[in-house]
Parts: sequence; C-alpha cells; structure tokens
Amino acid sequence: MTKQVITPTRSLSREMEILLNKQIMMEGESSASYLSMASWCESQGYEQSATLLYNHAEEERGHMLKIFRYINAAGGHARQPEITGIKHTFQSLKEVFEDVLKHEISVTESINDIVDQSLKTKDFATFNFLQWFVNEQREEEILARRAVEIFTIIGEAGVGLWLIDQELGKLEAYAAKVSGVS
Ligand code: OFO
Repeated sequence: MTKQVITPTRSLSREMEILLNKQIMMEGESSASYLSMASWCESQGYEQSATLLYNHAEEERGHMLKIFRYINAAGGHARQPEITGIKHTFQSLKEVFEDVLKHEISVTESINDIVDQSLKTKDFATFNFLQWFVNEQREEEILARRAVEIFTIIGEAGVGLWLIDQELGKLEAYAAKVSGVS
C-alpha cells in the first residue's frame, strides 16, 4: 500500500486567520463610518471635510481589500464583514474629528496586537505584511490629531468654522509630508 502524502494547502494558522478577519471588520467599519461622516459634513455645508472623508472612506475600503487578498493568497478564507451600528448624526464638526481620532487609535492598537501575535508565533510573512499597516496608522493618527488641534488653534467663533473646514481639506497632504509615509 502506498503511503498517502498530504500536501499542506495553507501557510496561515487558523488563529491568525481569525485575527486578520477581525481586522477586516475594523477596516470595513472605518470605511462605513467615514462615509457616514462625509455625508453628514456635506449635508451641513462642510465641503472640504466631506471631500477628505469621502476619500478616506475609499482608502479604508482599500485597506480591507488588502487583507482579503492576503488571507486568501495564504490559503485562508477572508469573510465579508456584517457592519451595523454606524453613527449618522453628529453634534458638531469637532465631534466628527474627535471620533476619527478615537477610532484610529483603536485601529492602531488592534494592528499592534496582531503584529505582536505574528512575532510570538513566528509568522514572519504576516509580520512583514503588517508593516505597511503600521506605517499607515502612523500617518492616519497624525492626520486625525492635527484635525482636532485645528479647532483649538483657529477657534469656532465667527468665520472660524469656515476657516477650519478649509484647513481640514489640506490635511491629507500635511499628514503625508509629516509622516514621510507617502
Ligand atoms: Fe485602515 O487605516 Fe484607518 O482605520
């Protein structure tokens, strides 16, 4: 009787696949939240903020897709997340960007936890893949922190909110320059 040879079809552990699918969910939530924020901003006349957030929603979808492709290429199965509970209305423009900052910090923490796990399990391919996200989060936190700062620097009284909206529209370029990422 010939011995049956079992060919391994995956290089990703089940545990890592679960963690990466959770990250897909987070990126999907980011995309949906930023789309909702963009729409609220546009409905309130904050044109620059709306454009920034529409672009950001697209970027987040791109992040989600990167992880889809990575999981499947490594022999796993990426899952389309069920996204619910998105906030649709905001008290102020400032609240929108405070929410962005809080959310980005939680995304960074989640990425860091997966990086940590990849090292502990000697999954160097995933460790390497995640370095792009580590850099990206640095840029995104810079953008969100600066956004919140702008409200204090300019002040919301008088034409302040209009000016703030104009400055928020320049943030993508600012964050790219300061972080040195793109
Ligand atoms: Fe995907 O970088 Fe923000 O969340």
